[in-house]
Amino acid sequence: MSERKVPGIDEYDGAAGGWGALAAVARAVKGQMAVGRETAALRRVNQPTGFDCPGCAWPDPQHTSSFEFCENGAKAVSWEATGKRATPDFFARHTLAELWEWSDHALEDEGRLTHPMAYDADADRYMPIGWDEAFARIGAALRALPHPDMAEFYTSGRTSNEAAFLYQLMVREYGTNNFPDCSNMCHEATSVGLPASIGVGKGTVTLDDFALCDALFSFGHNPGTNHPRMLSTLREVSKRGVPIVAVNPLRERGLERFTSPQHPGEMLTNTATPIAQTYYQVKIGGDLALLKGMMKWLLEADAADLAAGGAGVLDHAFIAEHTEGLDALRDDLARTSWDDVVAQSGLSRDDIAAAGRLYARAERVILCYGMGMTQHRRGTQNVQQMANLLLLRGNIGKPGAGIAPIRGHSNVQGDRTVGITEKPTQALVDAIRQRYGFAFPLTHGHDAVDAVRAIRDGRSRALVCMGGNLAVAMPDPDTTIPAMRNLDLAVHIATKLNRSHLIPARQAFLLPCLGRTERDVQASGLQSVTVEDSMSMVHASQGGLPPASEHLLSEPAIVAGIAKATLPQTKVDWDGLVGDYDRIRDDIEAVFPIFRDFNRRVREPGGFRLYIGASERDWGAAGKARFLVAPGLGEDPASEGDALLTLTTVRSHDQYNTTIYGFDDRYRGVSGRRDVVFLNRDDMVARGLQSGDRIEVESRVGDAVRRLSGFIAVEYDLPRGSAAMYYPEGNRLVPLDSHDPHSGTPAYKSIPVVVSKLDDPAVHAS
Ligand SMILES: Nc1nc2c(c(=O)[nH]1)N[C@H]1C(S)=C(S)[C@@H](COP(=O)(O)OP(=O)(O)OC[C@H]3O[C@@H](n4cnc5c(=O)[nH]c(N)nc54)[C@H](O)[C@@H]3O)O[C@H]1N2
Ligand SMILES: Nc1nc2c(c(=O)[nH]1)N[C@H]1C(S)=C(S)[C@@H](COP(=O)(O)OP(=O)(O)OC[C@H]3O[C@@H](n4cnc5c(=O)[nH]c(N)nc54)[C@H](O)[C@@H]3O)O[C@H]1N2
Ligand SMILES: [Mo]
Repeated sequence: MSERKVPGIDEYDGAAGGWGALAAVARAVKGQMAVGRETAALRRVNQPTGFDCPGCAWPDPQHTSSFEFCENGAKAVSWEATGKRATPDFFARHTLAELWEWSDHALEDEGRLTHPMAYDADADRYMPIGWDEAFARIGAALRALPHPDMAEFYTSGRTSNEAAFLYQLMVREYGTNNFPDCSNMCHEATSVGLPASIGVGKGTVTLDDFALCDALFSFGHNPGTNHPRMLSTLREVSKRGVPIVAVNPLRERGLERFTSPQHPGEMLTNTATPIAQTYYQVKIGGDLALLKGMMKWLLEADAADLAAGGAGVLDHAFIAEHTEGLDALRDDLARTSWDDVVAQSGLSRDDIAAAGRLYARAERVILCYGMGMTQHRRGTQNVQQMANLLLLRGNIGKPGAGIAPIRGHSNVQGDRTVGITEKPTQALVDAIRQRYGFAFPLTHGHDAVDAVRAIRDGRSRALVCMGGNLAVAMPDPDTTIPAMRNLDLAVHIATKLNRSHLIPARQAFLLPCLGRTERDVQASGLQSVTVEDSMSMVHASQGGLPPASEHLLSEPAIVAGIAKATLPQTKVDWDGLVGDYDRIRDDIEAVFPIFRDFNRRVREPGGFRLYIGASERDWGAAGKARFLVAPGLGEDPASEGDALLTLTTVRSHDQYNTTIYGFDDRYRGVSGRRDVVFLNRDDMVARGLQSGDRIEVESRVGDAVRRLSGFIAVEYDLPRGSAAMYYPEGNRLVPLDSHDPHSGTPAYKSIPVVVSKLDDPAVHAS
């Protein structure tokens, strides 16, 4: 293969972190221009009395005394605390048709929204509107729907517990359980998969466990980019000599080595701490096969050891006392052939045995995982097989061991805890009836995929979004977006302009809210909100900056405004609750007893941890943890001779979900562009491709053909048969119906595709 130079493509041979990260922060802050404002914000991030970083859901060390440096957290904060403003004047200058042609980056880069706006169809523009009039028109439109189930209420995971609780209360009093949620695209496989295994749909470890583990497995997540503060923890684990095993088709720099900006020694000498001791480049979608292979190895080693008079490799006492279902798992693994495991995982039998051996030698194992495991048609089963692996050696519910789903949005876990769920329980119905005196149906509402289907089919006529960018985040925008244009009502509560806001329904409203970094003053004075991180720690967050505009309302205040206008007979004292968020927390505690003594405990430094039964080996109603069987080996990764590749979609280092900060992906050696498809060298040779060639990518799922062109091939270190590109660009290749049947999680990370060279000059020209 020629060593052709492709603009913007170069190998990155540094460590994660280091000076590059500091320089990137300086650029991010400078790019947003109101320097005093952002740096003031940065000093208050994740401090005992500051605000919770909107960057990710990784927990804070208990007694944070100085600003914990995080490049991507700093980007998230500066992006919100920017000096730029998208004012009514800006909207007067541009029609929506015109703005539609802008990039996602350019839209958000206009800065913070400053005024409530309503869509004017004749002018094709957003025009300023007063809050009261906006609420009145939204309320009238919601009341005009023939049935409450014809409205969808989306939540993105930045929403605080207080705002989310009020939001679900309003929606339930209105009369529907239609709660599409970003979690449906993210860790739903965890929320659905883990309760059946261990009785709770959340992780079982805390940060303290990381100081005690003696092996750590990382499956399918990219902490260097998406949870940079986690690198400090992984660095400590590595420094203790604890083996870290990474399972990822791509070699991610943050999993390989890290130079900690917190440690001047490393910075000055330009040295790095190695992170993963072993790196298994599994095929995309091959994790289920690897997990089954490891368990098969464990069972075989156990049998051999017992036969030789040993105590076995499994934790037999734990299994007997705490679990059920091992026999069925044994049968499944006995039926699974080593040849198939090797073919489907893309790893050799020796590698799998080595992973099994390393796992078996450790007494306290933590297994972390992210989107590389959940966003597959077998996402729920991936999660359950990870739990199986841990249960075989009693690695749940003891110090230094457990399962650690690494959540995305900073309060995505909390939103679910305080009632954002399309599947309410009888307990919730009863608790709300008792507290407020109204009943709501127990029937299941829509999750994200169902909501978009209902919009597509005209069954839903209204969409209210508490943050997020639903149209861009979901699969199949070519179907979703035209359908959204036919809605009667679209309401977006947001900080910054994005593409979803440009899809005008018959009536559309853009309601600007306070961000995390900003002071929220209500009748009783300065308020704080609360959030729950990936490890079930709940703590307070209080912004310190003046609001980006005097016209902003807090999210709770906006919900209350819509609620009062929609529900004239409401049984809820909306003004009282919004006037004092302590009262919202009292109500949260009344409805969800797990928040016992909420207002007192959240005022303790560092907050408190919600009870997680499995951490204490309390397995919930079932009384036992359960080994669960997932028949077969998974995603049918494309075989080598085949024309099909399996494509995954990932985040670049310079984005926050659909928010594109910039066009660099430093650790993957990409700068100034996002139009790349990473391919294995042999797959490129087989297709006559060189790095830099223009290609067409065609997905082969379902009936419709979905094609993308305007991308280039880039040779990358990933397994044969696997390919990767960026999210959200890849979403046009994913049909809405391609999702995990159990959790509804879209299969964003296993898209069968055909990649071909675009050499037809006619095509080139178009
Ligand atoms: N800076 C920044 N921080 C973020 C976000 C952001 O966009 N930017 N997003 C937030 C959100 S909402 C979330 S959910 C998290 C996401 O954080 P991650 O879970 O790290 O998300 P992804 O970037 O989607 O990448 C997942 C990783 O999975 C790997 N992978 C892909 N397919 C497979 C597979 O089949 N098997 C295995 N084993 N691995 C695979 C990819 O190579 C990649 O390293 O981050 C949160 N934090
Ligand atoms: N192909 C592919 N698609 C994916 C994924 C993938 O890995 N691959 N990942 C999926 C995942 S894990 C997720 S979580 C979803 C993300 O889906 P979403 O959560 O819907 O999307 P975001 O891009 O995080 O939303 C960004 C917008 O949130 C608004 N916002 C920011 N801060 C605030 C705030 O404080 N309050 C309010 N009200 N609004 C605010 C801004 O207007 C901003 O434009 O995407 C999913 N889509
Ligand atoms: Mo996410």
